Amino acid sequence: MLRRAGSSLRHFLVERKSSAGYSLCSREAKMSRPVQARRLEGIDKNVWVEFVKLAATYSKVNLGQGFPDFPAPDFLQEALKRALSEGTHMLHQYTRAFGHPPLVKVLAQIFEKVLGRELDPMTNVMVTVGAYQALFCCFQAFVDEGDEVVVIEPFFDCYEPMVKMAGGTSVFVPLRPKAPKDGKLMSSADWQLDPAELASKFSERTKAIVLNSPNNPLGKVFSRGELELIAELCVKHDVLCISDEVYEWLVYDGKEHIRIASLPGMWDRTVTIGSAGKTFSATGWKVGWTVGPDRLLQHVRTVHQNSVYHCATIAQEAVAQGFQRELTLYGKPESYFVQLPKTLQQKRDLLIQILVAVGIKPIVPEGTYFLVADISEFKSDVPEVPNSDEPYDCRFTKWMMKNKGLAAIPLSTFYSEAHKNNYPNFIRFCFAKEEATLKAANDILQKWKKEKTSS
Ligand code: IK2
Repeated sequence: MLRRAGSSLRHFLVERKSSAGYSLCSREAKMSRPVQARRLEGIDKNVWVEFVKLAATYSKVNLGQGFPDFPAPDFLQEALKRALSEGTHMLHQYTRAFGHPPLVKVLAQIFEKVLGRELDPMTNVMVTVGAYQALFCCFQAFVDEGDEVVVIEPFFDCYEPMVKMAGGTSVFVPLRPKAPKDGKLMSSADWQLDPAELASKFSERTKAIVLNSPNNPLGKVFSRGELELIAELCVKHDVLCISDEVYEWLVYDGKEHIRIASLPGMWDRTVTIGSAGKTFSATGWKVGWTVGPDRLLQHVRTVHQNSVYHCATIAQEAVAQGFQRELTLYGKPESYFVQLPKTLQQKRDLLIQILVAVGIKPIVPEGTYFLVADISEFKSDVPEVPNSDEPYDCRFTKWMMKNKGLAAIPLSTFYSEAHKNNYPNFIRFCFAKEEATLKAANDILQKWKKEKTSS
Protein backbone atom coordinates (compact mmCIF):
# COMPACT_ATOMS: atom_id res chain seq x y z
CA MET A 1 0.00 0.00 0.00
CA LEU A 2 2.75 2.37 1.07
CA ARG A 3 4.85 1.39 -1.92
CA ARG A 4 1.96 2.17 -4.23
CA ALA A 5 1.59 5.60 -2.62
CA GLY A 6 5.34 6.14 -3.15
CA SER A 7 5.20 5.28 -6.81
CA SER A 8 2.20 7.50 -7.47
CA LEU A 9 3.97 10.37 -5.66
CA ARG A 10 7.00 9.90 -7.93
CA HIS A 11 4.66 9.83 -10.91
CA PHE A 12 3.05 13.07 -9.67
CA LEU A 13 6.45 14.76 -9.28
CA VAL A 14 7.55 13.76 -12.79
CA GLU A 15 4.26 15.04 -14.22
CA ARG A 16 4.69 18.29 -12.31
CA LYS A 17 8.23 18.74 -13.55
CA SER A 18 7.27 18.25 -17.17
CA SER A 19 4.10 20.36 -17.09
CA ALA A 20 5.29 23.25 -14.88
CA GLY A 21 8.94 23.12 -15.89
CA TYR A 22 10.31 22.82 -12.36
CA SER A 23 11.26 20.08 -9.96
CA LEU A 24 9.70 20.07 -6.51
CA CYS A 25 12.98 18.58 -5.24
CA SER A 26 14.97 21.78 -5.68
CA ARG A 27 14.77 24.39 -2.92
CA GLU A 28 14.16 27.30 -5.31
CA ALA A 29 11.29 25.49 -6.98
CA LYS A 30 9.58 24.95 -3.64
CA MET A 31 9.82 28.67 -2.91
CA SER A 32 8.66 29.81 -6.34
CA ARG A 33 5.03 29.01 -5.83
CA PRO A 34 2.90 30.96 -3.31
CA VAL A 35 1.75 28.63 -0.55
CA GLN A 36 -0.72 31.07 0.95
CA ALA A 37 -4.30 30.89 -0.28
CA ARG A 38 -5.56 34.23 -1.58
CA ARG A 39 -8.37 34.41 0.95
CA LEU A 40 -5.79 34.48 3.80
CA GLU A 41 -4.16 37.67 2.56
CA GLY A 42 -4.38 40.51 5.08
CA ILE A 43 -5.85 38.43 7.90
CA ASP A 44 -2.66 36.90 9.28
CA LYS A 45 -2.56 39.22 12.32
CA ASN A 46 -4.82 38.53 15.28
CA VAL A 47 -5.16 40.90 18.19
CA TRP A 48 -5.76 38.12 20.73
CA VAL A 49 -2.57 36.33 19.78
CA GLU A 50 -0.62 39.60 20.10
CA PHE A 51 -2.26 41.01 23.25
CA VAL A 52 -2.50 37.71 25.14
CA LYS A 53 1.26 37.32 24.65
CA LEU A 54 1.95 40.92 25.71
CA ALA A 55 -0.30 40.56 28.77
CA ALA A 56 1.45 37.32 29.76
CA THR A 57 4.84 39.03 29.43
CA TYR A 58 4.17 42.40 31.05
CA SER A 59 0.91 42.66 32.94
CA LYS A 60 0.51 42.39 36.69
CA VAL A 61 -3.22 42.98 36.37
CA ASN A 62 -4.99 41.62 33.32
CA LEU A 63 -8.26 43.36 32.37
CA GLY A 64 -7.68 42.51 28.70
CA GLN A 65 -9.08 39.33 27.19
CA GLY A 66 -12.63 38.41 28.20
CA PHE A 67 -12.40 35.59 30.69
CA PRO A 68 -13.28 35.41 34.38
CA ASP A 69 -10.45 34.91 36.86
CA PHE A 70 -12.98 33.60 39.42
CA PRO A 71 -13.84 29.90 39.43
CA ALA A 72 -16.57 28.28 37.39
CA PRO A 73 -19.55 27.46 39.66
CA ASP A 74 -19.22 24.43 41.94
CA PHE A 75 -22.17 22.66 40.33
CA LEU A 76 -20.39 22.74 36.96
CA GLN A 77 -17.09 21.54 38.39
CA GLU A 78 -18.96 18.77 40.21
CA ALA A 79 -20.72 17.80 36.99
CA LEU A 80 -17.38 17.38 35.25
CA LYS A 81 -15.98 15.32 38.12
CA ARG A 82 -19.11 13.14 38.11
CA ALA A 83 -18.88 12.65 34.36
CA LEU A 84 -15.28 11.49 34.80
CA SER A 85 -15.68 9.31 37.84
CA GLU A 86 -19.27 8.06 37.85
CA GLY A 87 -20.23 8.37 34.21
CA THR A 88 -20.03 5.56 31.70
CA HIS A 89 -16.60 5.00 30.19
CA MET A 90 -18.27 5.79 26.88
CA LEU A 91 -18.09 9.49 27.86
CA HIS A 92 -14.41 9.20 26.89
CA GLN A 93 -15.40 8.22 23.34
CA TYR A 94 -16.96 10.01 20.39
CA THR A 95 -20.58 11.04 20.70
CA ARG A 96 -23.10 12.26 18.13
CA ALA A 97 -21.36 14.56 15.61
CA PHE A 98 -23.92 17.39 15.86
CA GLY A 99 -24.12 17.39 19.64
CA HIS A 100 -24.13 14.99 22.57
CA PRO A 101 -27.82 13.96 22.89
CA PRO A 102 -28.25 15.06 26.55
CA LEU A 103 -26.86 18.50 25.68
CA VAL A 104 -28.91 19.16 22.55
CA LYS A 105 -32.02 17.95 24.41
CA VAL A 106 -31.58 20.30 27.35
CA LEU A 107 -30.57 23.21 25.08
CA ALA A 108 -33.77 22.64 23.11
CA GLN A 109 -35.77 22.78 26.36
CA ILE A 110 -34.10 26.01 27.48
CA PHE A 111 -34.51 27.67 24.07
CA GLU A 112 -38.14 26.52 23.81
CA LYS A 113 -38.73 28.63 26.93
CA VAL A 114 -36.87 31.72 25.77
CA LEU A 115 -37.99 31.64 22.13
CA GLY A 116 -41.56 30.55 22.84
CA ARG A 117 -41.64 27.79 20.21
CA GLU A 118 -41.20 24.03 20.01
CA LEU A 119 -37.75 22.83 19.01
CA ASP A 120 -36.44 19.53 17.74
CA PRO A 121 -33.14 18.89 19.55
CA MET A 122 -31.78 16.90 16.63
CA THR A 123 -32.48 19.40 13.85
CA ASN A 124 -32.82 22.80 15.55
CA VAL A 125 -29.71 22.66 17.76
CA MET A 126 -26.07 21.94 16.93
CA VAL A 127 -23.11 21.93 19.35
CA THR A 128 -19.82 23.55 18.31
CA VAL A 129 -16.33 24.13 19.69
CA GLY A 130 -17.25 27.43 21.31
CA ALA A 131 -19.27 30.20 19.71
CA TYR A 132 -16.19 30.89 17.58
CA GLN A 133 -16.64 27.68 15.59
CA ALA A 134 -20.38 28.33 15.37
CA LEU A 135 -19.61 31.69 13.73
CA PHE A 136 -17.10 30.12 11.36
CA CYS A 137 -19.57 27.40 10.32
CA CYS A 138 -22.30 30.00 9.69
CA PHE A 139 -20.14 32.19 7.45
CA GLN A 140 -18.87 29.16 5.53
CA ALA A 141 -22.40 27.78 5.22
CA PHE A 142 -24.14 30.93 4.00
CA VAL A 143 -21.66 33.31 2.38
CA ASP A 144 -20.51 32.93 -1.22
CA GLU A 145 -18.13 34.86 -3.47
CA GLY A 146 -19.70 38.26 -4.15
CA ASP A 147 -22.04 38.20 -1.16
CA GLU A 148 -22.14 41.10 1.26
CA VAL A 149 -22.57 40.82 5.00
CA VAL A 150 -23.69 43.82 7.07
CA VAL A 151 -21.57 44.17 10.21
CA ILE A 152 -22.46 46.66 12.96
CA GLU A 153 -19.39 48.57 14.23
CA PRO A 154 -17.80 48.20 16.74
CA PHE A 155 -17.85 44.40 16.31
CA PHE A 156 -16.20 41.27 17.71
CA ASP A 157 -13.11 41.23 15.53
CA CYS A 158 -13.37 37.74 13.98
CA TYR A 159 -16.48 38.53 11.91
CA GLU A 160 -14.58 40.40 9.20
CA PRO A 161 -11.84 37.80 8.50
CA MET A 162 -14.40 35.01 8.66
CA VAL A 163 -16.58 36.73 6.05
CA LYS A 164 -13.48 37.19 3.91
CA MET A 165 -12.46 33.53 4.22
CA ALA A 166 -15.89 32.58 2.92
CA GLY A 167 -15.37 34.84 -0.13
CA GLY A 168 -17.71 37.61 0.99
CA THR A 169 -17.34 41.31 1.76
CA SER A 170 -18.23 43.00 5.05
CA VAL A 171 -20.27 46.21 4.78
CA PHE A 172 -19.95 48.23 7.96
CA VAL A 173 -22.59 50.34 9.65
CA PRO A 174 -21.67 52.28 12.80
CA LEU A 175 -23.25 52.63 16.19
CA ARG A 176 -22.96 56.39 16.67
CA PRO A 177 -22.60 57.92 20.16
CA LYS A 178 -24.99 60.63 21.35
CA ALA A 179 -23.83 62.93 24.12
CA PRO A 180 -25.45 61.95 27.44
CA LYS A 181 -27.84 64.38 29.12
CA ASP A 182 -27.23 66.43 32.29
CA GLY A 183 -23.55 65.62 32.72
CA LYS A 184 -24.38 61.94 33.27
CA LEU A 185 -21.92 59.19 32.39
CA MET A 186 -22.40 57.95 28.85
CA SER A 187 -24.24 54.62 28.59
CA SER A 188 -23.84 51.92 25.94
CA ALA A 189 -27.50 52.72 25.15
CA ASP A 190 -26.30 56.13 23.87
CA TRP A 191 -24.61 54.32 20.95
CA GLN A 192 -27.27 53.91 18.29
CA LEU A 193 -27.82 52.96 14.68
CA ASP A 194 -29.06 55.60 12.27
CA PRO A 195 -32.09 53.89 10.67
CA ALA A 196 -31.55 55.51 7.24
CA GLU A 197 -27.85 54.67 7.27
CA LEU A 198 -28.60 51.06 8.23
CA ALA A 199 -31.20 50.74 5.46
CA SER A 200 -28.71 52.13 2.93
CA LYS A 201 -26.37 49.17 3.56
CA PHE A 202 -28.87 46.59 2.34
CA SER A 203 -28.95 45.67 -1.36
CA GLU A 204 -29.57 42.62 -3.52
CA ARG A 205 -25.99 41.53 -2.75
CA THR A 206 -26.67 41.41 1.01
CA LYS A 207 -26.77 37.81 2.19
CA ALA A 208 -26.69 38.29 5.96
CA ILE A 209 -26.36 40.70 8.84
CA VAL A 210 -24.35 39.90 11.97
CA LEU A 211 -26.01 41.04 15.15
CA ASN A 212 -24.21 40.89 18.48
CA SER A 213 -26.44 41.75 21.42
CA PRO A 214 -25.30 42.23 24.14
CA ASN A 215 -22.47 43.74 22.14
CA ASN A 216 -18.76 43.15 22.63
CA PRO A 217 -17.03 45.63 23.20
CA LEU A 218 -19.60 48.32 24.17
CA GLY A 219 -21.92 46.21 26.30
CA LYS A 220 -24.89 47.58 24.36
CA VAL A 221 -28.13 45.61 24.72
CA PHE A 222 -30.20 46.28 21.60
CA SER A 223 -33.71 47.52 22.39
CA ARG A 224 -36.87 45.97 20.96
CA GLY A 225 -37.23 48.96 18.62
CA GLU A 226 -33.69 48.55 17.27
CA LEU A 227 -34.19 44.80 16.77
CA GLU A 228 -37.50 45.42 15.01
CA LEU A 229 -35.77 47.81 12.64
CA ILE A 230 -33.12 45.17 11.81
CA ALA A 231 -35.80 42.49 11.48
CA GLU A 232 -37.87 44.63 9.12
CA LEU A 233 -34.86 45.10 6.82
CA CYS A 234 -33.99 41.40 6.93
CA VAL A 235 -37.53 40.47 5.90
CA LYS A 236 -37.75 43.20 3.24
CA HIS A 237 -34.44 42.18 1.60
CA ASP A 238 -34.67 38.44 2.31
CA VAL A 239 -31.51 38.54 4.40
CA LEU A 240 -30.28 36.05 7.03
CA CYS A 241 -29.37 37.07 10.57
CA ILE A 242 -26.37 35.54 12.32
CA SER A 243 -27.15 36.49 15.90
CA ASP A 244 -24.20 36.21 18.26
CA GLU A 245 -25.76 36.14 21.74
CA VAL A 246 -22.88 34.76 23.80
CA TYR A 247 -23.60 37.29 26.60
CA GLU A 248 -27.34 36.51 26.59
CA TRP A 249 -27.56 36.03 30.40
CA LEU A 250 -25.25 38.94 31.27
CA VAL A 251 -27.53 42.00 31.29
CA TYR A 252 -27.71 44.56 34.08
CA ASP A 253 -29.98 47.15 35.71
CA GLY A 254 -33.08 45.07 34.99
CA LYS A 255 -32.57 45.29 31.20
CA GLU A 256 -34.15 42.58 29.06
CA HIS A 257 -32.21 40.63 26.47
CA ILE A 258 -34.52 40.18 23.49
CA ARG A 259 -33.70 37.41 21.03
CA ILE A 260 -34.17 38.56 17.46
CA ALA A 261 -35.25 35.02 16.47
CA SER A 262 -38.37 35.57 18.58
CA LEU A 263 -39.55 38.56 16.49
CA PRO A 264 -42.15 38.07 13.73
CA GLY A 265 -40.67 36.69 10.51
CA MET A 266 -37.21 36.12 12.03
CA TRP A 267 -37.10 32.48 13.20
CA ASP A 268 -36.86 31.18 9.62
CA ARG A 269 -33.93 33.45 8.78
CA THR A 270 -31.92 33.51 12.04
CA VAL A 271 -29.19 31.35 13.50
CA THR A 272 -28.69 32.13 17.20
CA ILE A 273 -25.23 31.46 18.59
CA GLY A 274 -24.36 30.90 22.26
CA SER A 275 -21.44 29.91 24.46
CA ALA A 276 -21.21 27.74 27.57
CA GLY A 277 -17.92 29.52 28.22
CA LYS A 278 -19.70 32.82 28.88
CA THR A 279 -22.87 31.23 30.31
CA PHE A 280 -21.06 29.20 32.99
CA SER A 281 -17.83 31.24 33.42
CA ALA A 282 -15.75 28.45 31.85
CA THR A 283 -14.35 29.97 28.66
CA GLY A 284 -11.64 27.29 28.35
CA TRP A 285 -14.21 24.53 27.90
CA LYS A 286 -15.04 25.83 24.43
CA VAL A 287 -18.56 24.49 24.19
CA GLY A 288 -20.90 26.55 22.03
CA TRP A 289 -24.04 26.05 19.99
CA THR A 290 -26.26 27.20 17.16
CA VAL A 291 -30.05 27.23 17.37
CA GLY A 292 -32.21 27.76 14.28
CA PRO A 293 -34.51 26.28 11.67
CA ASP A 294 -33.47 23.02 10.04
CA ARG A 295 -33.41 24.69 6.60
CA LEU A 296 -30.45 26.79 7.83
CA LEU A 297 -28.83 24.38 10.29
CA GLN A 298 -28.58 21.62 7.68
CA HIS A 299 -25.89 23.72 5.94
CA VAL A 300 -24.17 24.58 9.21
CA ARG A 301 -24.05 20.81 9.90
CA THR A 302 -22.46 20.24 6.50
CA VAL A 303 -19.59 22.60 7.35
CA HIS A 304 -19.23 21.09 10.83
CA GLN A 305 -19.15 17.47 9.64
CA ASN A 306 -16.49 18.34 7.06
CA SER A 307 -14.27 20.31 9.40
CA VAL A 308 -14.40 19.85 13.18
CA TYR A 309 -16.99 17.04 13.08
CA HIS A 310 -17.26 16.53 16.83
CA CYS A 311 -16.77 18.31 20.16
CA ALA A 312 -15.33 16.89 23.41
CA THR A 313 -17.92 14.47 24.83
CA ILE A 314 -17.05 14.91 28.49
CA ALA A 315 -17.31 18.71 28.37
CA GLN A 316 -20.68 18.42 26.58
CA GLU A 317 -21.92 16.02 29.26
CA ALA A 318 -20.93 18.39 32.08
CA VAL A 319 -22.47 21.41 30.31
CA ALA A 320 -25.67 19.37 29.79
CA GLN A 321 -25.82 18.75 33.53
CA GLY A 322 -25.21 22.45 34.20
CA PHE A 323 -28.15 23.36 31.97
CA GLN A 324 -30.27 20.63 33.58
CA ARG A 325 -29.74 22.37 36.92
CA GLU A 326 -30.64 25.74 35.38
CA LEU A 327 -33.79 24.29 33.84
CA THR A 328 -34.93 23.10 37.27
CA LEU A 329 -34.14 26.48 38.86
CA TYR A 330 -35.31 28.59 35.90
CA GLY A 331 -36.31 32.10 37.06
CA LYS A 332 -35.55 31.30 40.72
CA PRO A 333 -33.12 33.45 42.74
CA GLU A 334 -30.66 30.51 43.17
CA SER A 335 -30.33 30.11 39.39
CA TYR A 336 -26.83 30.88 38.08
CA PHE A 337 -28.50 32.86 35.28
CA VAL A 338 -29.88 35.17 38.00
CA GLN A 339 -26.82 35.10 40.30
CA LEU A 340 -24.08 35.71 37.73
CA PRO A 341 -25.42 39.01 36.30
CA LYS A 342 -25.98 40.29 39.85
CA THR A 343 -22.35 39.55 40.74
CA LEU A 344 -21.06 41.01 37.48
CA GLN A 345 -23.13 44.17 37.90
CA GLN A 346 -21.38 44.77 41.24
CA LYS A 347 -18.01 44.25 39.57
CA ARG A 348 -19.01 46.63 36.75
CA ASP A 349 -19.98 49.26 39.32
CA LEU A 350 -16.74 48.82 41.23
CA LEU A 351 -14.69 49.31 38.06
CA ILE A 352 -16.76 52.38 37.13
CA GLN A 353 -16.04 53.85 40.57
CA ILE A 354 -12.30 53.10 40.22
CA LEU A 355 -12.09 54.70 36.78
CA VAL A 356 -14.15 57.78 37.62
CA ALA A 357 -11.97 58.40 40.71
CA VAL A 358 -8.89 58.86 38.50
CA GLY A 359 -10.62 60.80 35.72
CA ILE A 360 -11.11 57.97 33.18
CA LYS A 361 -14.63 58.30 31.78
CA PRO A 362 -16.44 54.97 31.41
CA ILE A 363 -19.28 54.19 29.02
CA VAL A 364 -21.63 52.33 31.35
CA PRO A 365 -22.34 48.94 29.75
CA GLU A 366 -25.85 47.44 29.89
CA GLY A 367 -24.44 43.92 29.52
CA THR A 368 -21.38 41.67 28.84
CA TYR A 369 -18.00 41.43 30.62
CA PHE A 370 -16.73 44.70 29.17
CA LEU A 371 -16.54 48.41 29.73
CA VAL A 372 -15.15 50.91 27.21
CA ALA A 373 -13.60 54.06 28.68
CA ASP A 374 -12.07 57.37 27.59
CA ILE A 375 -8.43 57.57 28.71
CA SER A 376 -7.78 61.17 27.56
CA GLU A 377 -6.85 62.11 31.14
CA PHE A 378 -3.72 59.93 30.91
CA LYS A 379 -2.79 60.74 27.32
CA SER A 380 0.04 63.13 28.09
CA ASP A 381 2.16 60.21 29.33
CA VAL A 382 1.95 58.47 25.95
CA PRO A 383 2.74 61.04 23.27
CA GLU A 384 1.15 60.97 19.82
CA VAL A 385 3.41 59.83 16.98
CA PRO A 386 2.31 61.79 13.88
CA ASN A 387 1.61 59.63 10.81
CA SER A 388 2.02 56.39 12.75
CA ASP A 389 0.35 53.35 11.18
CA GLU A 390 -0.65 52.14 14.59
CA PRO A 391 -3.85 53.65 16.06
CA TYR A 392 -3.21 55.73 19.19
CA ASP A 393 -5.29 53.50 21.47
CA CYS A 394 -3.08 50.54 20.48
CA ARG A 395 0.08 52.38 21.39
CA PHE A 396 -1.47 53.65 24.61
CA THR A 397 -2.58 50.15 25.66
CA LYS A 398 0.81 48.59 24.90
CA TRP A 399 2.58 51.39 26.78
CA MET A 400 0.25 50.93 29.76
CA MET A 401 0.92 47.18 29.80
CA LYS A 402 4.69 47.58 29.57
CA ASN A 403 5.09 50.56 31.91
CA LYS A 404 2.25 50.19 34.39
CA GLY A 405 1.55 46.44 34.26
CA LEU A 406 -2.16 46.93 33.48
CA ALA A 407 -3.61 45.10 30.47
CA ALA A 408 -6.65 46.27 28.47
CA ILE A 409 -7.69 46.05 24.79
CA PRO A 410 -7.70 49.01 22.36
CA LEU A 411 -11.14 49.88 21.01
CA SER A 412 -9.73 50.05 17.46
CA THR A 413 -9.52 46.22 17.58
CA PHE A 414 -13.28 46.26 17.08
CA TYR A 415 -13.27 48.53 14.02
CA SER A 416 -12.57 47.89 10.35
CA GLU A 417 -9.30 49.17 8.86
CA ALA A 418 -10.97 52.30 7.47
CA HIS A 419 -12.44 53.28 10.85
CA LYS A 420 -9.63 52.26 13.23
CA ASN A 421 -8.77 55.85 14.10
CA ASN A 422 -12.34 56.96 14.81
CA TYR A 423 -12.08 56.71 18.61
CA PRO A 424 -8.36 56.96 19.43
CA ASN A 425 -8.87 57.70 23.14
CA PHE A 426 -10.99 54.69 24.07
CA ILE A 427 -9.90 51.31 25.43
CA ARG A 428 -11.82 48.25 26.68
CA PHE A 429 -11.52 46.79 30.18
CA CYS A 430 -12.87 43.38 31.26
CA PHE A 431 -14.53 43.47 34.69
CA ALA A 432 -15.34 39.74 34.96
CA LYS A 433 -12.62 39.52 37.59
CA GLU A 434 -12.15 38.88 41.31
CA GLU A 435 -12.65 41.96 43.48
CA ALA A 436 -8.96 41.68 44.43
CA THR A 437 -7.98 41.98 40.75
CA LEU A 438 -10.11 45.10 40.30
CA LYS A 439 -8.62 46.58 43.47
CA ALA A 440 -5.11 45.84 42.18
CA ALA A 441 -6.06 47.78 39.02
CA ASN A 442 -7.23 50.59 41.29
CA ASP A 443 -3.81 50.65 43.05
CA ILE A 444 -2.02 50.94 39.70
CA LEU A 445 -4.28 53.76 38.48
CA GLN A 446 -4.17 55.68 41.77
CA LYS A 447 -0.36 55.51 41.83
CA TRP A 448 -0.17 56.59 38.19
CA LYS A 449 -2.53 59.51 38.85
CA LYS A 450 -0.47 60.60 41.87
CA GLU A 451 2.75 60.49 39.84
CA LYS A 452 1.08 62.63 37.19
CA THR A 453 -0.14 65.28 39.59
CA SER A 454 3.19 65.49 41.44
CA SER A 455 5.29 65.77 38.25
N1 IK2 B 1 -18.67 36.14 20.12
C1 IK2 B 1 -18.37 37.14 20.97
C2 IK2 B 1 -19.12 38.43 20.86
C3 IK2 B 1 -17.37 36.98 21.93
O1 IK2 B 1 -17.07 37.99 22.75
C4 IK2 B 1 -16.72 35.73 22.01
C5 IK2 B 1 -15.67 35.49 23.05
N2 IK2 B 1 -14.57 36.30 22.91
O2 IK2 B 1 -14.25 37.10 23.88
C6 IK2 B 1 -12.87 37.42 23.94
C7 IK2 B 1 -12.77 38.89 24.16
O3 IK2 B 1 -13.44 39.67 23.49
O4 IK2 B 1 -11.96 39.27 24.99
C8 IK2 B 1 -17.06 34.70 21.11
C9 IK2 B 1 -18.05 34.95 20.18
C10 IK2 B 1 -16.41 33.36 21.14
O5 IK2 B 1 -16.96 32.57 22.18
P1 IK2 B 1 -16.33 31.17 22.59
O6 IK2 B 1 -15.29 31.43 23.60
O7 IK2 B 1 -17.49 30.39 23.12
O8 IK2 B 1 -15.78 30.56 21.34
